[in-house]
Amino acid sequence: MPEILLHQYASSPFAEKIRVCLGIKRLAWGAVDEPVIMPKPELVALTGGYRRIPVMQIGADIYCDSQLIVRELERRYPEPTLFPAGDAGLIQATALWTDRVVFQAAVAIIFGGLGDKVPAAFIKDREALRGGAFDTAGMGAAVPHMMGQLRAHVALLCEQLADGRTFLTGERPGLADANAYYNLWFVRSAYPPAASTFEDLPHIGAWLERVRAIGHGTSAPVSRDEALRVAHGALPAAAAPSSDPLIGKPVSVGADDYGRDLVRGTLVGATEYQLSVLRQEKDLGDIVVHFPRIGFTLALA
Ligand SMILES: N[C@@H](CCC(=O)N[C@@H](CS)C(=O)NCC(=O)O)C(=O)O
Repeated sequence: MPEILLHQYASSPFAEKIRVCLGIKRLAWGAVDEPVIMPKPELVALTGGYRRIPVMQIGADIYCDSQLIVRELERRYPEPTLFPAGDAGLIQATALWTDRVVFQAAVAIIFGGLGDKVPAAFIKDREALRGGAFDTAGMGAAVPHMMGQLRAHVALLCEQLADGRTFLTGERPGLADANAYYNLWFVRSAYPPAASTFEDLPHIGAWLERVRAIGHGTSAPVSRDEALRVAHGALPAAAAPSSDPLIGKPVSVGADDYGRDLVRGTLVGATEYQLSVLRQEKDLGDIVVHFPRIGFTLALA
């Protein structure tokens, strides 16, 4: 059984970001396939309520959100680094561009383009996730604008590649590539006609192919039940010492954008980057769920 379990599904763009990082690091991992829509009982048993994909599991430690998964992969498996040219802070900050602005353009282009072909159950699920309408007709009306937006974002990548470099920060691939790549992969795979929005821009086709060729490391399927057994048989790792006044207190943590379900437990770790919540889950024992600080709320429960 590989140490790293990634709760994911094949069509998930944020999971693709992580799969590329696993490829850069040439890691072996277990692919725990989750449903694309709720219910996700095994995932929610592990996270305590967080439902988004991807989630990384290492024993009884559960890492939510691709931002934190990247940080934890780099901490545990530093070589090959995701920051071959340095600039780790600045490059991690690009996630706020790709995961929010570029992602929303990709979503509008794909689902606006698919229109009536989007299954009703998917729409209902994503409305619950967003806490608002998932209006494919409205997205359809925004497609011309969003295509212009996406092209402008991709033009920035062209500018970066214009000196003939192989990857965005130099000759070796890194997080900058994974972040910039996954939304374009999403458009290409979910709604191929819209790839014409950016594929003719110079350098892009060859760069996309080079990132694709990195692969995803070595993965093997792991069932959701097996993942639960792994959590049951493991103890969470000790959290780094922290002087945060909420340590030891009951708290709730949730995403501040969408999929805001709160996870409740005892705060056992708090750094500038990370919040760690200890929970007792029936049949699984102690589990520590980790979140990034950026983009997540923390409150006394
Ligand atoms: N900020 C989160 C966003 C994750 C996200 O939006 N994931 C999508 C799938 S790619 C999702 O969870 N959709 C709802 C679902 O799958 O239940 C991250 O970086 O992991």
